Amino acid sequence: MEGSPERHSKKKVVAVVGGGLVGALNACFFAKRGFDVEVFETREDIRQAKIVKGRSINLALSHRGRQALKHVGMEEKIVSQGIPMHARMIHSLSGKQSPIPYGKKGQVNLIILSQNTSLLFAETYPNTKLNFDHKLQDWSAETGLMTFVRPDGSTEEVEADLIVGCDGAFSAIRKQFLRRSRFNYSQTYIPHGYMELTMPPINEEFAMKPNYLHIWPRNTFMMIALPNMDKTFTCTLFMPFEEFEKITTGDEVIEFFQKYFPDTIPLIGADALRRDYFRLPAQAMVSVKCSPYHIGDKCVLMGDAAHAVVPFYGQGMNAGFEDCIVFDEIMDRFNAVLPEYTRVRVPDDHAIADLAMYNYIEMRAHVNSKWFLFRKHVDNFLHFLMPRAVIPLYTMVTFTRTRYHEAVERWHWQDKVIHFEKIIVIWDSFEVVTLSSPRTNGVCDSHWVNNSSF
Ligand code: FAD
Ligand code: EGU
Repeated sequence: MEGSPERHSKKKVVAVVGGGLVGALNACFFAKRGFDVEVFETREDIRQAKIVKGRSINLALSHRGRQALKHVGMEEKIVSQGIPMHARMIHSLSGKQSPIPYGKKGQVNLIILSQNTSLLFAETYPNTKLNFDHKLQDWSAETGLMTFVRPDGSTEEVEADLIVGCDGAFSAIRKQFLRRSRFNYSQTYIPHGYMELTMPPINEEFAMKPNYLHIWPRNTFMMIALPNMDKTFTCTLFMPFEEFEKITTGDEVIEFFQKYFPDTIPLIGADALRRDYFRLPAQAMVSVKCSPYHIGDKCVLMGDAAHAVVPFYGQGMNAGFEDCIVFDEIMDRFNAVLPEYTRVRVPDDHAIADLAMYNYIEMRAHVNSKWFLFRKHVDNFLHFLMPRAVIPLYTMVTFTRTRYHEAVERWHWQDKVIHFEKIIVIWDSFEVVTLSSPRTNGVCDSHWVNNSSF
């Protein structure tokens, strides 16, 4: 696929398969460029449907995601529908709550969004058509012909100039990639599952402080709560499947919460807890890495279809949104857009998949509330001492557009600096030494397009 659509007599058709968060946003990017966009989504009109079953209903939107929304003029519209988050709130076993800010005072760039906001954006451009009740069954990499199944069992054939696979972690588009030579693929299910529980409002107000990511770190057990616009919290309990299965009665649920999350029992409600724990089974989490992301000039994968990551960095959607910006920027500069997209994006998506997995392993191994507080304070303190040389990893990942793979490199490098620094500090009897970073252009405004590696 090349250049701008206007050059051709017939407008080029882009088929976005999957109308989740990434598909919906991608539709805007292509529509803005003047392509005719067709979105195909298995589900019925999700704008009317209630909560998506078994799906996380709220998500943390951070800098990368916001930048992507900004590119298509959606940032304000979406952000106004979310709840700003300033800090984490760490809940210790004794019920003590300790806030740890994400950045400088007054700086808010983390927003809690609801999954159902997604298709809000797809309606803004008139050259976008939404096709619900269209499940992709198969497609041909040779012809680009796609076959969709309708709810009545009939099939429909559709042709497009470009197919954009945004159909999530179990992508049907990706199946054709798997049949090809030299396609690398790996998937890993982690031993943990997650379960979502709702914490209702108390006297029509939030049961806990709303502008925080509430965290109960208990090593192998962990709970996270995010606020919703309706003043409820969604609590997500993470634990090994075998532990979920050990709990078989309402009393055991209460006993378990009494032991690990006692402060949440009155807030969720003992009766609700007994009931809701058994409503849905725990959900699995999978990490998927693959490469390349494209086939010829016909098809490209983005979002979870290209890289499902475990949720331990809050970056899955953000990375998928950033995919859209990266692709869009490449369209400005290259004729062979698809191979360039694979070349540039694969190392970054693989880096965030690794980081999220690493954080999962670290948190389940030894992160209790004391350790979490200690680590974040150490990070913040080092940053305070050496603001240019040491930037916490979560800051680079969550609050900048530093390429993910560069954030990882810098993090490894910083580790060395910190050890080196310790030696110098001892040597110089506590005189503060300043070091400059390997790349002196501030990491905070380093965009991938400005980097020398491009
Ligand atoms: P999906 O949201 O999975 O959308 C895919 C769409 O394709 C769906 O609508 C589906 O119906 C459709 N589809 C599937 N198959 C077909 C087919 N054959 N034909 C047509 N349509 C099809 N990310 C963050 O950034 N921040 C967070 O705080 C965060 N928290 C998370 C917490 C949990 C517990 C989990 C599990 C994930 C979290 N994530 C978070 C990750 C985030 O949910 C995903 O990365 C994001 O939803 C991916 O969007 P997507 O559009 O690529 O895929
Ligand atoms: C996990 C599940 C705290 C929503 C990672 C932090 C997350 C979210 C953290 C979920 C954690 C973990 C970061 C943000 C965010 C932290 C982050 C994680 C949103 C390293 C509903 N994570 N998440 N890191 O720093 O960078 O606060 O499901 F507990 S937001 Cl696991 Cl910043």
